[in-house]
Amino acid sequence: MNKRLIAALGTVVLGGVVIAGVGTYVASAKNDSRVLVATPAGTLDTPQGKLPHYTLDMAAYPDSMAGSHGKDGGVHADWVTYGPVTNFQVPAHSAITITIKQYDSGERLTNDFFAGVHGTIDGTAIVNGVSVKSVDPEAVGHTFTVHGLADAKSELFVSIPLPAVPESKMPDTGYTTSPTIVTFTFITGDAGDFVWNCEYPCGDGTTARFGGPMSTQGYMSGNFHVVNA
Ligand SMILES: [Cu+2]
Repeated sequence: MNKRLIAALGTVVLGGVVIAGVGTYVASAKNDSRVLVATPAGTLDTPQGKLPHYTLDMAAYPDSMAGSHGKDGGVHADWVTYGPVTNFQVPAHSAITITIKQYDSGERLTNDFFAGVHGTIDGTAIVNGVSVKSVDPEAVGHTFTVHGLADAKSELFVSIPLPAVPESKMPDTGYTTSPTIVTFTFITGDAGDFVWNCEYPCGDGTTARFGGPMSTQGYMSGNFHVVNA
């Protein structure tokens, strides 16, 4: 066999390995097929007029014992996670109000941009009953960040910081009775499939901490489907 042919075959084999790797990644990313569909809540007066209104309730936990990964926490019981699922579906051209109960402690964001509230109707979120445009970047538990371009015309960017529960209110076992409660409302555009993730580096790793739950769908990231009603 001549060298050029061997090199060409090598490229084909390597290409096959890469494709197999991507296939495995995509398969694992699709592991959790559960989707939480937004609940109808009448209409809401918005800057874009009266729109259909929907709500979604979710939570962020310091481990996986709340039940979304199974009674015993699943394969990574100690991983931080969102619940009750991590895939969400909301209608297009509607006002969406999301309430997140955040049960985790936290530390400093790596990027202060994510301490700001972005993409909501009036640029605010309600944190424990108080309207804010940003929070202290030194004490963030997680963020809920929907971002991306679903196709050539649909785009959506909503990023909400979820302040940390103070260490003094974090029990040794079980969940705090004083979660941070964050509520925000935004308007969807055209239908499209987006992704969301947490932008506070709450995963495993040395300094970057973008491993573990940060790099595995079903914990600190998931799908965000905007569909035609
Ligand atoms: Cu997180």
